[in-house]
Amino acid sequence: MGFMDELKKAGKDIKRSLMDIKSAPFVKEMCEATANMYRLGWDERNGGNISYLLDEKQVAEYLDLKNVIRIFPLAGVNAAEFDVTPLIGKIFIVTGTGKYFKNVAADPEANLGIVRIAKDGVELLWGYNDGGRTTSELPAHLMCHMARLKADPEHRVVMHSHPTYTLAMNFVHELDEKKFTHTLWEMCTECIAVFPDGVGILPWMLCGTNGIGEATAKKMEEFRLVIWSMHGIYGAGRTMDETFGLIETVEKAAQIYMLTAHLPRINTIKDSQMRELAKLFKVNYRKDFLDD
Ligand code: 2HA
Ligand code: ZN
Repeated sequence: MGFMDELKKAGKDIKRSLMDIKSAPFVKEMCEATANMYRLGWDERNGGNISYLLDEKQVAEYLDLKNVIRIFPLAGVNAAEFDVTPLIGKIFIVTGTGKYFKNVAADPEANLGIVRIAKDGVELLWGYNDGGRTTSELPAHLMCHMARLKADPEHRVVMHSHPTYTLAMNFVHELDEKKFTHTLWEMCTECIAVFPDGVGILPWMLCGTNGIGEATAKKMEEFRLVIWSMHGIYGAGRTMDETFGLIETVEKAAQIYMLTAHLPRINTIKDSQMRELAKLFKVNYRKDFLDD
């Protein structure tokens, strides 16, 4: 057998031994998260997006990493002008632009993509099989990944969503990080233990741009949750469950707030009780977000 034949055979052997990507745990996690978020009413139409940093070795069990299907620009709405150097070569699974969370589980290959970040573009390794591409919020996601990886090397997931009560609360509550976090912490006993770092808040800004990405990433240096005022929320975490759980807990607290804000408040969780809780769970909470 000649050298070229041997190469071809080796290529075929790789293909033969690859597992079915649709059974990959990270594809399933994306399908489950988007389905849950849709059912919870957080992600209407094409609202929301998720990106998940994958382990190259794990992806190589399913895909031939040498096989780049297409290359497209990093840009969101505008041309991307940010430095992605720390992420070059990293592989993410990402929801597609214009895609509906409602449809992901039924057709992951059209609605999701597995991409590798290159110097000035995105290499498609799998998915977007109807010609699609990554979410318009990719710049914000990548900037958040870079900020969170600096804060926590085990960071993996960035999730954007439009949870109903969190958004409702944006219209009736002061958009001040301390006051907003404090109100959320007061609404569920375990809130301070789940997001002791609190919630960062950005003013209303134009989405899809590098500007909102930079501002979100700056907040992500100290918060795993960032509210985009009157738009939605960003969450970041080590796993899909953790990230989903962060947003879910904020949303639950916001729901209780919205169900009670117009009624006389007779009882409340006191700051002293929150301190006891933080001590019990051994969490390092934002001390300056409590009052007394
Ligand atoms: O992807 O939610 O912010 C749709 C959005 C944009
Ligand atoms: Zn959005």
